[in-house]
Amino acid sequence: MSETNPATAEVAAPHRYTAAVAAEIEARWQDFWDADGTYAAPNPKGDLADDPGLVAKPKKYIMDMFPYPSGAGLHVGHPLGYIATDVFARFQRMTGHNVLHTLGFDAFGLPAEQHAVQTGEHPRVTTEAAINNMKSQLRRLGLGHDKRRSFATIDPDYYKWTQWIFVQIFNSWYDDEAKQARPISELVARFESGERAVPGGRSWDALSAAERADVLGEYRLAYASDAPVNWCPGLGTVLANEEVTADGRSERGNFPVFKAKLRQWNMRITAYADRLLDDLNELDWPEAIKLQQRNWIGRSEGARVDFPIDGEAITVFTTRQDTLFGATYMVLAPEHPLVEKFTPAAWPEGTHDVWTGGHATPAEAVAAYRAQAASKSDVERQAEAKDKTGVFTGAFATNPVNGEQIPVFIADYVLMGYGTGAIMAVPAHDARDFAFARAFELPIRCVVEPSDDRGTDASTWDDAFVSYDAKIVNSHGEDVSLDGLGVTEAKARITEWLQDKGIGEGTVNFRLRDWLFSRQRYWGEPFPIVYDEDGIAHSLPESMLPLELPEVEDYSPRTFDPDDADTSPETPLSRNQDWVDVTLDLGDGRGPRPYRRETNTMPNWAGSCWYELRYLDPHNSEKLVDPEIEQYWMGPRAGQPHGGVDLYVGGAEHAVLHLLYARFWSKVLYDLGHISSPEPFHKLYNQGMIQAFVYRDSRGFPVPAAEIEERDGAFFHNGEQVKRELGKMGKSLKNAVTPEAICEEYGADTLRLYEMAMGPLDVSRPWDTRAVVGQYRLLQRLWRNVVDEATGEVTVVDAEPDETTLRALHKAIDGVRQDLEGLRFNTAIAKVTELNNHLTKAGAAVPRPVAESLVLLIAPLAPHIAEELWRKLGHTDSVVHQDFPVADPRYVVDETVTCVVQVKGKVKARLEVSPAISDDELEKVALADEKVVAALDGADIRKVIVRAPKLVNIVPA
Ligand code: ANZ
Repeated sequence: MSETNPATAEVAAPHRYTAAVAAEIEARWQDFWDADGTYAAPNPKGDLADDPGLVAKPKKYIMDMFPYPSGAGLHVGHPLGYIATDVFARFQRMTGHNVLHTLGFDAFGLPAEQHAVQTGEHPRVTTEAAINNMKSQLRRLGLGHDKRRSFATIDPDYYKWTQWIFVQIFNSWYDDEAKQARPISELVARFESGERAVPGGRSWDALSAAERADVLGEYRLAYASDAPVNWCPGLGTVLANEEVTADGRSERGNFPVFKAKLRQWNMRITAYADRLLDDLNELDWPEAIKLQQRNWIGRSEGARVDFPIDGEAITVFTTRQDTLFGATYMVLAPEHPLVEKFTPAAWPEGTHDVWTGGHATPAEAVAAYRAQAASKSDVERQAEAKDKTGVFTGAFATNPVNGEQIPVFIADYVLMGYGTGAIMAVPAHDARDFAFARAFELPIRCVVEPSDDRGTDASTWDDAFVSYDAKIVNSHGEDVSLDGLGVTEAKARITEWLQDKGIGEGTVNFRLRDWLFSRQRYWGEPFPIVYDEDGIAHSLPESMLPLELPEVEDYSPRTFDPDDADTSPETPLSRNQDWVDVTLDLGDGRGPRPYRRETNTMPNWAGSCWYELRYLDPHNSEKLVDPEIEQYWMGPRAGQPHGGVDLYVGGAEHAVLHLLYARFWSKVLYDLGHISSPEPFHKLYNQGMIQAFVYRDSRGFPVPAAEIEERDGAFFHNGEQVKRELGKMGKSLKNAVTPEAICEEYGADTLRLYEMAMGPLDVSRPWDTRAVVGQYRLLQRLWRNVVDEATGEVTVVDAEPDETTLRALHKAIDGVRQDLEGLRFNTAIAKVTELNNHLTKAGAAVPRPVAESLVLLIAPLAPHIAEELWRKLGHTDSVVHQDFPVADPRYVVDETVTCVVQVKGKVKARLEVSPAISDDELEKVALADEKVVAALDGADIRKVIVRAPKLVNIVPA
C-alpha cells in the first residue's frame, strides 16, 4: 500500500514516479520541444522549407476539428480527439512520415458576441483571452503540434483569404455542360458574342448595367436574393436550414424560427448536389455520416407533369408518375403564385361544403388559409401526424392521362420550396394524400395492386397502400396503358409518353437548398462587397483585403417585425456611417466613386470551410496556399483519388453543416484551379463522447458531482440522497472535471493514457476519476522497470533477453503497431501493460533492448515519461523521431501448434510443430512418427495430403 501513500513513498523511494516527478518531467520536456521545434513539419518550399530530409519522406496530414474558444475552457471530455490524433501523429512520425499536425481556433461565433451585447466588451478581447487560456490548457497535455502553423479565424491575415475566397465564388458561375465552376467573365463573354442567348431574349449590349447585374445574379455562385428565410428574432439573425432543428427552432439557443422575406446572400451549393453525392463514394468516412449527407442532399428521381388549366398548366413534381391514373385532385402550396390566377370569383355550382371552409368566396377562403399557413414552420407543416388542413381554390385542372377534371386545393402540407410547389395527389398510395382525401371526402382510386388482402376497392381501406414493388392496375387511357407493368417499367413507359406529348419529362429533384450565407451580426467576417449608386454589388479587389471589422459602440442587432415585409433588421455594422459610406477606386476603370458597404457578416461556418488549406502555408501573403505545397500535403494519390487530409477526427454533429460546406468550397476552389484536391478530408473518424455522471437533488437540480458521498450503492449530497444519471459533462450540470485537476494529481501522461484506455475511440464512455489511478500505476511500474526508486540509477542490464521475454516483447510490438495504425488505442495500451507486467513479474533487471523497445512502444501514448526514460537510457536525441520497433516474426508466432495426423481418415497421432513449418517438412516429420509407422505397418503409401501446420492425411495403397 505504500505506493498510494506519498509520505512513506518518498522516504522509502525518493526516486519513485510521482505526480511531482511527472509535473517536473512534463514541464521540462514541453519547454524543450517548443524550443527545439521538435514537431515542426517542413514544407517542400516557402518559409517553412527547413528540412529537406523530412520532406522526402511520405507525408501524413492529421487534423482535428478545431475548437471554438469558449470562455469556460476545456473539461476532460474535450481533448479526447486531440489526444487520439496526437498519439496517431506520433506513431506516424516514428514510422517514417513527415507529419503535419497542428491546431487553430474557430473563433467567430455567437457566445463572445452575446457577451459583448451584454457587457459592451469587444468580442475580440474575450475571444483572445479564451484562446490563450485554451492554449495553456492544451500545452499541458503535451500535444505535438507544429505551432508555427496555428491561427484563429478572427486573425485579419486569415480572414483576408476567407474574404478572397468569397470574391472568387461571387465571380464564378456553374457551367452545367462542363460540370464545373468557371469565372463569370467567361459567361459575360459568351453573352457578348451571342454564343449563349441572354435570358429574356435581348442582346447583352441592349441591357443596362443593372439589368446585366440581375442576369448575372441568376448565375453567380454567391448571390443576393429576396427569399423566405429562417428568421430568428431570439438571436436577431437569419439562419441556414442546417441550423434549424427538426422542431423548427434554432440549433443554438433553442429559439423559435419564423419564415420572413429578406434580401440575403446565398451560396449556390445546389449546383454541386450531384458531385457532392458522387464523390462521397471515394471517401473513407463512417457510413452513417455519408448516409446523413446523402439524405440531406436528397436526390429524387421523378418527373415533371403539366396539368392543363385555362389554356395554361400547373406543373407538378412527382416521384410516382406511374400512379398518374390515381391522381384525383391537386394541391398547390398556399404561397404558390398561380393560386390567384386560377381562383374564380365564385364557388362553382355544387361545391362541397367541407371544401370551402365556410367562406363565401374562393378569394376569401384562400386569403384566410394563407394567413394561417404563414404562422407555421415548414417542419410543423410537414408533420406526419398532423390533421390535414386546406381549402378548395374553386378551380379544376385536367389530368392529362385520362382527361378527368380534378379539383385544385391549397394545403400547407405542400411546401413552396420543394419541387414545383405543386403536387398531383394520389390518395390511394400516399399517406398524406390519403388523410387529406378522407378529411375532404375526395375520391380514392387504387392503381397499384395491393399485396395484402385489402382488395382494390380503395373506398374501404383504412390507410394508403405504399409499395415500389407491385403491379399497376386501373391505368389505361386512350393511347396509353400501364396495366400489368411493375412500378419501374410503368415509370419509364409513362415518362416516355409524357415526353412525346410534350407535357412532361423525367427530372431529378434535390432536397438540398442553397446555403443562406449572411447573418445580421457583428462578430463575423465582413463581406468584401460594396454597392454602387445603382445598387449593383461589386467585389473588392484583392488589394483592399482584408476588409477589417470596424469598431462599434453597440454590438446588438435590432430585430424587426417578422410579419411586416417592409422592415429589415438593423445590423450592428450598418450604424457606422463612416465605415459604410466610402469612396473607392475599385480598379475597374471607373475611377473613384461613392459606394455603400454590405453590412451583414458571414456565418460562423465560413472560417472552417477552408482552414485545412491554410495550415499548409499559414504565412503566405500572396496566395491562400502555394499550389506546390497544397499538392504535397493534400493532392490526389493512389487510394485517395480526390486528395484530402489523411485523417480528420471530430464529432458526428457536423455531418451536414461544416462537412458539407467545406466540401463545397473545396470543389469551387478546385474548379477554379486554386487547389489540386476536390475533397478536403479523405478519411473521417468520429470520436465518441466522454460522458459523466450527473447527480440531481429531489427538485431535479444538479448538485456538484465532486461533493457526492457514496454509501452502499446510494449517493448523498450534504446528507440528502440524490439520484445519479449519465449525461454530458459541463459546468451547467456541475460535473465538469478539468484536465488541470487530473494533471496535478497524476500528470498529463496518466490523463492521456486514461482517456485512450477508456474504450474504443468511437464509443461514448463515462468518465470515472477513481479509475484514473490504474494508468498512473502502469507508469509507476514502467518507471520502476528502468529506474531504481531508491537511488535513481538506471537498472537495465546489457544482457540478452530470454526466450519468453523475447516472445512477450515481439508479440507486444506486433500488436501495438497494428492497434495504433487502426486507432485502437485501448487495446494497444492493454498490450503495453501486459509486456510491462511480464517484466515486473520476472523480477530481474530488464535487458536493455527490451527496456528500450518498451519505452518506444509507449512513446506515442505517454510522450513525456518516454522522452525522460529514453534520455536516461543514454540517448541524446529525442524519442519523438526514433523508429518504432518492428517485430521479429520468429517470436510473434505461437511457439507450436498441434498437427493432427490421420491414417485412412483416423487420427493416429498429434504432433507439436512450428506454425511456420513447410508442407514438405511436416510430411517428413509425420511419416517418421512412431505411432504413424505402427499404424501403417509397412503398407505402401498411395497419397499424402498435407495442410501445414495443422493436418496430415495419409492414404495407404
Ligand atoms: C404523386 C405521388 C404518388 C407521390 C404517390 C408520392 C406517392 P421525395 O421522395 O421526397 O422527393 N411532393 C412533391 N413536391 C412536394 C412539395 N412541394 N411539398 C410536399 N410534397 C411534395 O417526394 C416526392 C413526392 O412528394 C412527390 O411524389 C409528391 O407526391 C410529393 F403514391 O406525387 B408524389
